[in-house]
Parts: sequence; structure tokens; C-alpha cells
Amino acid sequence: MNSKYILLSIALFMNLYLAQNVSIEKLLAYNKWSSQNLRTFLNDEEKLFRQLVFFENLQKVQDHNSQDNHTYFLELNQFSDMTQQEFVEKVLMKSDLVDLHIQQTTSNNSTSSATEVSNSTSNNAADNVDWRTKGAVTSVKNQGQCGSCWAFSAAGLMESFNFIKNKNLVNFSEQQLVDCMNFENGYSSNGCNGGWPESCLDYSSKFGITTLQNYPYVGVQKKCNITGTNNGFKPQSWKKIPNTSKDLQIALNSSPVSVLVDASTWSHYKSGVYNGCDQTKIWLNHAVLAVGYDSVGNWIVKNSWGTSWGEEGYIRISPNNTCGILKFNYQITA
Ligand SMILES: *[C@@H]1O[C@H](CO)[C@@H](O)[C@H](O)[C@H]1NC(C)=O
Ligand SMILES: *[C@@H]1O[C@H](CO)[C@@H](O)[C@H](O)[C@H]1NC(C)=O
Ligand SMILES: *[C@@H]1O[C@H](CO)[C@@H](O)[C@H](O)[C@H]1NC(C)=O
Ligand SMILES: *[C@@H]1O[C@H](CO)[C@@H](O)[C@H](O)[C@H]1NC(C)=O
Ligand SMILES: *[C@@H]1O[C@H](CO)[C@@H](O)[C@H](O)[C@H]1NC(C)=O
Ligand SMILES: *[C@@H]1O[C@H](CO)[C@@H](O)[C@H](O)[C@H]1NC(C)=O
Ligand SMILES: *[C@@H]1O[C@H](CO)[C@@H](O)[C@H](O)[C@H]1NC(C)=O
Ligand SMILES: *[C@@H]1O[C@H](CO)[C@@H](O)[C@H](O)[C@H]1NC(C)=O
Ligand SMILES: CC(=O)N[C@H]1CO[C@H](CO)[C@@H](O)[C@@H]1O
Repeated sequence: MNSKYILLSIALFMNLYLAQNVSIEKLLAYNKWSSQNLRTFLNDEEKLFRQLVFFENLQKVQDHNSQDNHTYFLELNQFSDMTQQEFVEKVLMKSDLVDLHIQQTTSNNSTSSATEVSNSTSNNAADNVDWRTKGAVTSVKNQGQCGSCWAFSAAGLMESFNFIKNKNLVNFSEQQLVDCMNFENGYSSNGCNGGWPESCLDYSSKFGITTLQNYPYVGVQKKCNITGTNNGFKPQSWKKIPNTSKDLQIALNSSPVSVLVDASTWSHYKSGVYNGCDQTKIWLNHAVLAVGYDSVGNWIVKNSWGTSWGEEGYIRISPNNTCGILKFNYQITA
């Protein structure tokens, strides 16, 4: 954490602090929260700053939940002492890098875009799909303070495909992807600073992905501890899903799908159908796993922020392209 940034933020917050009417209830809420979310601080200034940020977030959560015109609720959680900007910077991927990656992938493949023909006229989508009910989805994980969402999205995709194909539900190793998809191997993923789910499929198809048990998650990038090219499950082929709702639904009838989303506003989601993204400014910055949709078309999505976030670690997202969910998605086909 950059201490200059903190000092600047404190200066900006001081006026707010003086004007703020901090009630006993808010102080009690902070004490309760901080006993559940242990933090260490650089100094007293940071401690004060974090407390002020918490009060701001508490107010936001309370205001939202007291309005009866919303389809979803918010709650305090592990992100409640982060500003919106810090959340975007520390937890999510850099959206400009994601954008560049998408542009390159799209242009590199512009001649072979026949692989991405929309199937929106096909009617082969069930009324609703939920791969959790079929036992095809592993438990919700927590990526911690590491921008490794891409590895969790890809591992989840492979776990579910492996179950559907081989009837065996096994946790795969996100840490292997974080450690081993480095420049030496020819991959452009950046460990805890972001990466690409479809590159994970390419990597795994060559080296195999081992189990979580063999290669546990530590949440920082370390030296790759894998040798050889026979380390476990190997996807054989995968495809990009065209960007219509119908195409994503059809794809979800076969298996879960790795999806990129704009999660800038997701930090305090608790439950309900989420429609809080600013649809005029979609910046893809988070990778997750779509595991189904309900009969009104809400997407059911597995996140990697632990089970105390959202609906036991899941979020339901309103239909169509909410939060950019249709824009850049992959599925394993064999
Ligand atoms: C502070 O809150 C109390 C109780 O909610 C209220 O009566 C009082 O007017 C508030 N003071 C300011 C300065 O907003
Ligand atoms: C809900 O109502 C509040 C005012 O009570 C308003 O500011 C807000 O824009 C409304 N939100 C939606 C989604 O309609
Ligand atoms: C696309 O092609 C360019 C130039 O050949 C290369 O630098 C870039 O890494 C490629 N991007 C992807 C995503 O394959
Ligand atoms: C379209 O869907 C049909 C039926 O699900 C399938 O047989 C066909 O391969 C799909 N076509 C494409 C281009 O994905
Ligand atoms: C996957 O790992 C979690 C711990 O992260 C464990 O609780 C769960 O039982 C494992 N699932 C399988 C299918 O092994
Ligand atoms: C690498 O993996 C081997 C075998 O799984 C294990 O014994 C060893 O401790 C690991 N090394 C590191 C640095 O994690
Ligand atoms: C969907 O993809 C097509 C090309 O396949 C593109 O022209 C269009 O702009 C995309 N729409 C959105 C909303 O991204
Ligand atoms: C989703 O899009 C379809 C067609 O583009 C439209 O008919 C429908 O109303 C949209 N649904 C929502 C919830 O926005
Ligand atoms: C150059 C490039 O990125 N080509 C990719 C195009 O898409 C296929 C899959 O659809 C990849 O296998 C290629 O690597």
C-alpha cells in the first residue's frame, strides 16, 4: 500500500470526517466488523482512514437496503474498509489490459471468426439450467488479495467439464496456473496481476492441470513447481461463445462457461438479482464462471471471493448483457 496515497486520501477525507455524524450504532458496527476482519495498519492515520471508509460503506449499504425499489441487497463484508477505487485496483484486473487482450484476440482471429457463428436461431435451450444441482460444480473458493480470478474461472471451467465428461468432481490447482503460466513458458498471464482463462486452457492442454491437493493455493505468485507435461487433466478443445443471450444459454446447456464481467460495483452484493452495473460504461475486469440461468433469464454465476460474499459465494445477474456478461466467454468442448 502506497503511504503517499493514504495521506492524500486522509486529507481529502478530513472534511468529511469533521462533518460526519458518527453514531454509537456505527461505532458498534465497526467494532463488530473489525473483530471479524482482522487488519494491521501502517499507523494511526491509516487506522482512522480505514474506519472512515468503513462508515461510508456502512451508510451506502444501509441506504441501499432501506430503499424498496431494488432487486438486490447489499451487506458488509471483507471489502468494507476499501474505497471503490481501491477495490477496483486491488481485487479486479486492469480493464485496459483486458481490453487490449480482447482486441488482440479478436483481430488475430478475424479471419477465422467462422468459429464464432451465432446460433441464436436454434431453440435447443432448456427453460432453466443449474449445474450445481447436478453436482458438477466444486465448492466456492477465495482468491484472497491476489488478482487471480482468471485462474479460478479457468479451474472451475475445467473442474465442471471433467465432471461432466469423466464423472469425477476434483478440485484443480489455481496456484499451478498462477505460478507456471509465465513468460518463460510463452504465456502472457501475470500471476496476481491478472491473466486470461482461455490461455489457461491452452496451457493445461499442453502440461495438464494437477489437483488442488497436490498444488495448494497460497495466493501469491511463486516459482513454478511442476515438471513434465503429464500433470493431470488436459482439455482438448474449446470455443469462444458468440455474444447473444441465446448463445450463452445454449452453451450453458452443455456445460458451465468462463465469463468476463465488469465487477466494479460488486463489492457489497449480498443477495437477489443484480442489475447495479453502469451499462453505459462497461469495462471488463473480472473472470468468473457461469453455471446456469433461471427461467426468467437471470444468469447464475460462481465467484471466487469466498462463501461469505453474495449468495453463498454466487451472484444472480439480470438477463441479457448485464455487466458485460455476454462479451468474452469460453467453453470447453472436448
Ligand atoms: C446527528 O444525529 C442525531 C441522531 O440521528 C440527530 O438528532 C442530529 O441532528 C445529527 N446531527 C447532525 C449535525 O447532523
Ligand atoms: C430507488 O429510489 C431512490 C430514491 O428513493 C432513487 O434515488 C433511485 O434512483 C431508485 N433506484 C432505482 C433502481 O429505481
Ligand atoms: C496477437 O498477435 C500479436 C502479433 O502477432 C501478438 O503480439 C499478440 O500476443 C497476439 N495476441 C493474442 C491474444 O494471441
Ligand atoms: C447450433 O445448435 C445446434 C443444436 O444445438 C448444434 O447442432 C449446432 O452445432 C450449433 N451450431 C453452431 C455453429 O454452434
Ligand atoms: C475442494 O476443496 C474444498 C476446500 O477448498 C473442499 O472443501 C472440497 O471438499 C473439495 N471438493 C472436492 C470435490 O474435492
Ligand atoms: C514442490 O512439490 C513437491 C512435490 O509435490 C514438494 O515436495 C515440494 O515441497 C514443493 N516445493 C515447493 C517449493 O513448494
Ligand atoms: C457482438 O459481436 C459482434 C461480432 O460478432 C459485434 O459486431 C458486436 O458489436 C458485438 N456486440 C456487443 C454488444 O458486444
Ligand atoms: C433482453 O433482450 C431482449 C431482446 O434483445 C428483450 O426482448 C428483453 O426485454 C431483454 N430483457 C431484459 C430483462 O432486459
Ligand atoms: C493467433 C491466435 O490468437 N489464434 C487463436 C485463434 O483462436 C483459436 C481458437 O479458436 C486459437 O487456437 C488460436 O490460438
